[in-house]
Amino acid sequence: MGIFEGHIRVHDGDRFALVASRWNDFIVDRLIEGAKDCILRHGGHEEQMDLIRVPGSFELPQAAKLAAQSGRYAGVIVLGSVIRGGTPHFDMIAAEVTKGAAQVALDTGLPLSFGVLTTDSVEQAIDRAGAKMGNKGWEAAQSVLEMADLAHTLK
Ligand code: DLZ
Repeated sequence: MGIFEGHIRVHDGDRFALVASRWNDFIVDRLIEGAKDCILRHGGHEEQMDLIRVPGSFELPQAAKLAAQSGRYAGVIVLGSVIRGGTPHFDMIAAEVTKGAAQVALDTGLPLSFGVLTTDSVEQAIDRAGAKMGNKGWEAAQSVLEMADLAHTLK
């Protein structure tokens, strides 16, 4: 039986798009730093990453799709933060960005990972952006590296 599993590493020539929202940027900037750090620590270089910024999380799937369809990238990392306390239509935005990102991944077939925090409070977001509970940006980058490696293997 053949067993195929991606490894967390960066292939020469691979480029990654970090698609990030400006809304709650004090949180999202930490997610971006986490994702960058992960790629650098797994053998990548700054030149292998592009940062694509959009207004808010609602716009993330659309920009992720443009990035995925551009043919430039081995993977797309979607980063954002939706906070219930400050967002009257929290459930709508959280659902749209989650559904939209999953749809882009399936429609394009490109490795895409989801690093969007959906939290009840700013404190919970801070905890998941490099404080008590790790960094969701780092985790999202790890996933995309593994999936991009798997895609290389299955070519
Ligand atoms: C409008 C809005 C609100 C109230 N809250 C958030 C949020 O917590 N996180 C986020 O990423 N974006 C928020 N936005 C902006 C929307 O995602 C979107 O950018 C606007 O509705 C314009 O389409």
